[in-house]
Formats: sequence, structure tokens, C-alpha cells
Amino acid sequence: MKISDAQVIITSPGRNFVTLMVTTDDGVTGLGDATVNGRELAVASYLRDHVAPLLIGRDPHRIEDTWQYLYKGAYWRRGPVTMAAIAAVDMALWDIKGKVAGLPVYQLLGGASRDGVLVYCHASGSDIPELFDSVERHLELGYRAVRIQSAVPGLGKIYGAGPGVSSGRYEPAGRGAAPSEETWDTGAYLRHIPGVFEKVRERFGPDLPLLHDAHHRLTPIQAARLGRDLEPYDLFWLEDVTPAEDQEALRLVRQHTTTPLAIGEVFNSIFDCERLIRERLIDYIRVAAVHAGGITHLKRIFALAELYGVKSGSHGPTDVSPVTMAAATHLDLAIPNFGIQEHMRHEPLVDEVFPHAYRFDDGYLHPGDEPGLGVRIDTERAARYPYEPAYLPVNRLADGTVHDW
Ligand code: CS2
Ligand code: MG
Repeated sequence: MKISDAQVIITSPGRNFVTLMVTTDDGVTGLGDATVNGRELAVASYLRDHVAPLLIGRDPHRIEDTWQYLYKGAYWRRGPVTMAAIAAVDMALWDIKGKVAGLPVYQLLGGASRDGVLVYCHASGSDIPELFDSVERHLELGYRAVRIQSAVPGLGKIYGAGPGVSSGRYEPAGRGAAPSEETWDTGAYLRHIPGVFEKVRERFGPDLPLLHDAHHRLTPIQAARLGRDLEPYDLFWLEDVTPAEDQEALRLVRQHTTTPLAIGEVFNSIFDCERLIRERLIDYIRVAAVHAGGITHLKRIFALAELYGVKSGSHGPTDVSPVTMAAATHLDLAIPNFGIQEHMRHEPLVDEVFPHAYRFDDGYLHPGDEPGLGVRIDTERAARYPYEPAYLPVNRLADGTVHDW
């Protein structure tokens, strides 16, 4: 069996997705996600111009060898563009292997270690009543763990929460020729958030697992203070407190708080989190299959994490396609150290372009039992939604300084 074709499909059913479709000479197809939010065309070019020609004629079953060939063979290693391109090939080859074997990918990964994959949803509001409504709506849908984001008085719209953001569907941040800009004030944020959690605990009780995302906006000592201030509200995790490239920052945070820490959605490789895991500076590693080299590389990261008692918490926002959600769910079901899976619901239009076997039921995802990853792409529908430039917002302080987020 040989790879005979590799096509890049760009579609924008409400937001942009880059998908690789690999076809074998037997007519088996596999899909991989290559979407890097706001930088989509760079990965499309990497795949089209530099990777697809190398795939033709290769044995699709040699997944590990192909991964090493693309990673070591390029000489230029790591980074979101390279690793998303490798991830797309990797997912497509796992999909093909599953289809040829007649087995869902989780069976190839060792079989199910649990009955379903616990997920958390996003609740947010511009004030407490709006936030409570958002939590209630998600509980009615069956969610058993909720991420809480809130607007901050005195600040305008901030990413993930704010006026006009009531349902948790805050993506895409802006479609147009340039990113929108937001104004940030760490002091106002640190003064406001603990009170929000106090009210959420009062209203929803002590048992509901609650999460919060600080979007890389704090210094280590500010993050330590937030972790400490949130201890009474017993968070499941506090996410991305400091800029992710500074692994050392989390040591300081760790020394001051018992609030569990999660990080990793912008990591691309095991080298980005090796120290965090080995030195037990985090509790959850949040890598995404698309941004960190696919199923093959996530398996490696999660296996390292298992040795040190660190659990998985894969990134699953609406800017990763259903192909990544499927890859994550197969892995989540199989690995021993699964923690939780992020689940932001895609718009119905996205699910129409990418019909999928994974399903949400009573707070859990299951990847389904279709051979392979269990996701298709309706290419005719996909072609109706051409690429549109779209960016994540840029964050500035009141004096105009560009700030982390
Ligand atoms: C967020 C993401 O889901 C999350 O935890 O941090 O929405 C993130 O901002 C986007 O994926 C960026 O593309
Ligand atoms: Mg996040």
C-alpha cells in the first residue's frame, strides 16, 4: 500500500480550518487537522509546498518513521507551523491505519481505559447574572465541569469574556484585515476574580469542578497571589497563569499555592514541557494534537507525564477542527493518566462540514466506534466557505504597551 495523493483543504464555515486529506493507492483516505488560528495559510503552504510531495509513494503504515522523517529530516525543528504540519500527516496516517484494520484509533492505542472522557465547557458573562445563566445552560446540557471566565469592571471587552459574550462562544475574535485590540489591567483583574468564584461557589455548591484560564497574562508573583486567593474555592485547575515559554516561572507559583496548575496549549513539543513535568511544576499538561505533533507525539508527552503523576487536559477550543477533537478523544479514552478534556461546541455549520462519530453524552465524550478517527469532510460543503483572513486580538495596557495574553 502506498500514499498516492495528499491534498490541503481550506474551509471557513464560520472560522478557518486547514485539513490534510491523504489518499492511498487502494482508495483509503485519512484526515489530519493543520489549523493554527490566525496563521492558517503558513501551515497550508508548508504542507502543500514542502510535505505533500514527499508523502507520495510512502507506505502509510509507517507512522513513526514518517514522523521522524518529517521532524529530523527538515533540520528546522519544532515551532507551531512545522509541528501542525507534522501533526496533520500523523493524524491522517492513524486514520488510515484504523480504517485498514477496521478498528477505531483508540483500539490501536491499547483500547479503552474508561467508559467516557470527562469534559469541561466554557461559561462566561459580563456580570454575575449573565455568568450564572451561562453556567446553568451548560449544566442543563449535561456538563459536569465548568470553566468560569468573567468580564472585569472598568475594562472593555477582553478575550474570552465581556459585554456581548454570554454563551461562551467567543471565537473567532475578529474577522478582517487586522487584529482587534483590547485593553488590559492586571490589578483590576486580580481584585475582581476571587469574588466571582466566591459567588459561583455560593450559588452552585462545593462539588462542581470549576476551572479558570488566565491566558498567560500574569507575572509569576501575580500568578502566585491569584492561586492563593482562589484556594478557598477549590479549583480543578488554574490555566496558563504566566507566559508559557518561561518554564521556570511556574516554580515560583508552585512554591506559594496548592491551586492545581495547567499549561500547554501553545506548546509544540515534549521539550517545551519536559522540565515542568519532571519537576512536578504542573498538574495537567494541555497540549493539543494539532499543535504538538499529532497522536504520535502526544502519546510520548502523556507517557512522560504519567511517570510524574501529571495528567492530561488536552486543548479543545473551537479553533481546532473536529479532526483534532476526534484525535484527542481517542487518546483520552486510551491513556492511563487522562485528566479532563476541553470541549467547546463547534457551530452546527462546522459539524455539517466535518460529520463525526464522536458524541457528547451526559458530561462525557466518546470517540465512537467507526474505523479510524471517525471524522469525514464534506468537500462540496467545504468549498462553499472560502478562507477569510481572521486574527486573534492583540492585548495592550492602558498606556499602549503590548501585553501578554
Ligand atoms: C483558550 C483558547 O480554550 C482555551 O483554553 O485559551 O480559546 C485559545 O485562546 C485559542 O485556542 C487561541 O487560538
Ligand atoms: Mg486556554
